[in-house]
Amino acid sequence: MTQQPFYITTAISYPNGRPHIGHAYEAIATDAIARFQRLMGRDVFFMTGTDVHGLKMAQTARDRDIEPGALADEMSAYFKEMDDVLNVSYDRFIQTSEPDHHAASQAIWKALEANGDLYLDRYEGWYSVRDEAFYDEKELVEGEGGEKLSPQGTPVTWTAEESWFFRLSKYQEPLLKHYAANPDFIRPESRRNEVLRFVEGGLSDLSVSRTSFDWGVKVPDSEGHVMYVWLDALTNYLTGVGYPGDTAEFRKYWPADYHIIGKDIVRFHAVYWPAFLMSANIALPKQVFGHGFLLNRGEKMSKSLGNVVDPIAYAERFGVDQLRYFLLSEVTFGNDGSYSEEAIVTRCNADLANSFGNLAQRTLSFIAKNCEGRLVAEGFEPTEDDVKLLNGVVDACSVQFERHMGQLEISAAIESWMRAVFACNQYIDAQAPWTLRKTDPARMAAVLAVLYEAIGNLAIAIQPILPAATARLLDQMGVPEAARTYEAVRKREWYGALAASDFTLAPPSPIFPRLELPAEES
Ligand code: ME8
Repeated sequence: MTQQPFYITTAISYPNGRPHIGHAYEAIATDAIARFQRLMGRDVFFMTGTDVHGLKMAQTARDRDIEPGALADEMSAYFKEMDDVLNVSYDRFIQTSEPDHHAASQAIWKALEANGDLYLDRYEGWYSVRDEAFYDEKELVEGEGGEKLSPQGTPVTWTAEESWFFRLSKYQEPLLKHYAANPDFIRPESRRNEVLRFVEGGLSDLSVSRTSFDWGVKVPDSEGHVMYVWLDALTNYLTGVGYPGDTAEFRKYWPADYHIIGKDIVRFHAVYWPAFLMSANIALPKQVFGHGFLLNRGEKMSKSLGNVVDPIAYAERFGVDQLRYFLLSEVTFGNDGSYSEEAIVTRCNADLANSFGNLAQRTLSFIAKNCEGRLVAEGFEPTEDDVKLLNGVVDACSVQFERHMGQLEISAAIESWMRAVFACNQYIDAQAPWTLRKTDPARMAAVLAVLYEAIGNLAIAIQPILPAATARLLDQMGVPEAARTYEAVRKREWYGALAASDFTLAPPSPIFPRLELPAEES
C-alpha cells in the first residue's frame, strides 16, 4: 500500500539572537504532530529552519560589526542544535541563504510578475523592523511616551523608497471566498475571525522589495532591489519540497497539510501567503494553525525583564521528554500558556514520575522478580476487570488519543492518555498482585500480564510526546520495533502478544526520576 503523504512546517525563526522557549515550544508541538502522523502510517515531510534575510538581521550584524551571512550561519547553528537536543525529527532544516531557496524565491517572483501582479512605485509609510512588517497609519497605536507603535507594540519608522508592489488588493474577494469555502483554512477560530475582519476591512497593495539595503534575495532583472523578507521567507515552504519545477517531490507533498506558526504571524500566512500562491497559480496549504504564546509566570518574555529562558538549559535540567510533556500538556494548543520551574516540576512529578513511571516500574520489577521475567501468554481466562481495563480503558485511550491528535488537540490527547494511566494504577491497587503472590500465584501472573499489555500499549500511544522515554521503556519490555506502530497495536490480539516470544524481562530501571527544584528556589 502506498503511504499517503503529509507535509508539515514550523515557522522559520529569525536567528538574530539565540532560540528561546517560544521557539522550542513551536518545534516540539510540530514534532509531536509529525511523529503522530508517521505512526499513523503517513509519509511525513517535516520542514523547519531559519529566516536569515531582512533588516533585523542586517542591523543586528551591523551592531556586532560582522557580515549578515556570518551572523546567519553562527546563529542558525544554535537553532539546529536546539532542534537536535529536543529530538525534533525534521526532514529538512533550511537556512534561507541557501542557493535553492534563492532560486525558488526568484521563480515565485517571476510567476507573480507574469500574472501582472507586480508594479514599480514609491513606498511611503511605516515599517517595524522588529516585526519586519509595513503598517497602515490607522493600525498604529500610541506608546506611553506618545510615540507611534505597531499593533504588536514594536517601534515603527517612517520609510520612503522606490519599491515593487504586489497587487494584494486584487485578492480581497478571492481570499474571502477561500475562507468561506474552507472553514478550517485558519485555526483556531479566534485567529480566523481576526483575519476575516482584517481582510473585510480592505487590503492595500503590498510593498515587496527594498532598496535601502541589500541583504536579501535579489529581485530578478531589477538592479538595487532585494525582495521583502516575508516574500522570500514564506517561499521556504515551497523550496523544501522541490519548487520550482514540476518535480515528483513537489507533486507528492504540496499543498502542505499544516503550517504551524505563532499567533503574531497569522496575517502573513493567512493573507499574504495565499494571495502570493493564488497569483502564482499554486495550490493553497490546507491549514494555517496559529498557536498561542508562552508566558513566563504569566509575563511576556523580554530581555529587559531578564526572563528569557534557554530551552537547552531547561532540557538539561528537567529532561527533554519532561520538557516536551510539560509544554504540550500544560498549554492548550491554540491558547497562550504560562510556564515556571515549579509548574514543570509539579506536573512531571505528578504525571510522569508518580503515575506512569511508577506504574511501569512497579509492574515490571514485579514481573522480573516474581515471574522470572516471563509473562503468561496463554491458558488463562481473563476476568471482567481484565477485559474492562484492556478493551474498555486502554483501547478507548488509543481511539481518543488518535482523534484528538488528528485535530491538533494535543493537551486533550494527553489527558485521555493520563486517564488510562490512572485506571491502570487503580487496577493494580485493586488486584493487589503482592497479595496474590501468596494466595493465587497463577492469578498474580495473569494480572501482571494484563498490566504489561496495558503499559506497552500506553507507551506506544504516547510516543509522539515522549519519544526517548518510551523507546527506553519499550526496549526494556522487549517490544520489537515493528510492533510500535498504531496499526500494529490495532491489529494485535491481547494477552501476551506484545513481547517478543523469547523475551525475559530484566529488572528495569526507572524511566522518569523525580524532579527537584534547585535548593535556592524551593
Ligand atoms: O516570526 N511563545 O520568526 P520569529 C510561542 N521569521 N511562540 C513564539 C513566541 C512565544 N513567546 N515567540 C515567538 C518569525 N514565537 C519569522 C517567521 S515564517 C515564513 C517566518 C513563535 O523568530 C512565532 O510566533 O520571530 C513564530 O511562529 C516562531 O516562534 C518564530 O518567530
